[in-house]
Amino acid sequence: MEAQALQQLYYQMLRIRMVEEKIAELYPGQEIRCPVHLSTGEEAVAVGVCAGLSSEDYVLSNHRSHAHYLAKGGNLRAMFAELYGKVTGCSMGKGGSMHLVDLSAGFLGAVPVVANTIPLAVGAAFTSKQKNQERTIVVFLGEGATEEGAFHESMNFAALHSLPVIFVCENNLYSVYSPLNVRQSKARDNCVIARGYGMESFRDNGNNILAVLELAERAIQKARNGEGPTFVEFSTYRWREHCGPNYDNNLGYRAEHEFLEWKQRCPVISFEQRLRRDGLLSDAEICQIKERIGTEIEDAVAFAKSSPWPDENLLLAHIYAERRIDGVAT
Ligand SMILES: Cc1ncc(C[n+]2csc(CCOP(=O)(O)OP(=O)(O)O)c2C)c(N)n1
Ligand SMILES: [Mg+2]
Repeated sequence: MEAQALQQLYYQMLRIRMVEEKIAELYPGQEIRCPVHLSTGEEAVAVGVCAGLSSEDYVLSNHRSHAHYLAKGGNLRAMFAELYGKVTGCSMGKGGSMHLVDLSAGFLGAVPVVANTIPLAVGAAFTSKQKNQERTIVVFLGEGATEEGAFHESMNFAALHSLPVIFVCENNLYSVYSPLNVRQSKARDNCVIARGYGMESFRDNGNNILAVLELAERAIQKARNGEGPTFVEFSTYRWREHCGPNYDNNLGYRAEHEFLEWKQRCPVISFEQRLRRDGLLSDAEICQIKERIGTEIEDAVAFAKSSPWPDENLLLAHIYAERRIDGVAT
């Protein structure tokens, strides 16, 4: 892989990290009023998967969507404006953090009802296949979503019709405060389940960007070749509380040492160290990159803060999609 492409992966991960650190810093000011689910510590999965996609391809996400939206090329100004509830936001300020969307970047949307974007992704893949759009669809889901019926129905349908969809499971071991062992049998293996439905499945370290990239590219190539869906599971860990800007290890639902061990495996720092070691990134370059991202974030926050609120008469607009048959509104 070329040096520039490797640096770009680092840049993308660091940008997501810095955006979310900024959200955590601003949140106590109470101007951002929507709930926020930060993916600090999980950046490599989003960046590694999206690096192989084109802007024609679609991504769908869940409640923890900032990283997916940004990795797919979602507009940063529109994201901050959405968090601030402003009309310039990507959902006109009416959705907040859990309803990010940027159709121009192929980010079809995020929905916080756990597992419910999975069938939407399969539907988009069905359309892609029927209309020969040659579009690959990726849906990001937590391991908690694999406990929902929608996940299983979607996997079955996608395999049956050999659809160009990739199910990317971010296994961060927890669903809110519940660890895996109180939710799933020890014998359960999502990769085996996926094979049972008739699709290939793979698992790797989600904090290693190059491992993520390799698996994702394999799955994307398969989808593009018309060889059907793939399930990939990446192990990773969220650093902060399930919802909100704080750290919550004091609550006791997970051990401090577990958190510290995962922090040691930070996807951004470990990749930065690797690039430094290989002579592909210098201290001066890192400073420049941080400055550039910092300026971009300041601009986006200023844009959000200075944008107007949505007008009252927009309250009931955009609730239902327009019904269209063959491109004609009916
Ligand atoms: C259908 C449904 N049930 C419960 C919730 C509440 N809820 C929101 S996020 C979440 C945890 C999901 O865990 P996981 O899929 O592993 O994602 P993670 O938060 O770990 O990224 C739950 C239970 C919900 N939003 N929707
Ligand atoms: Mg989880």
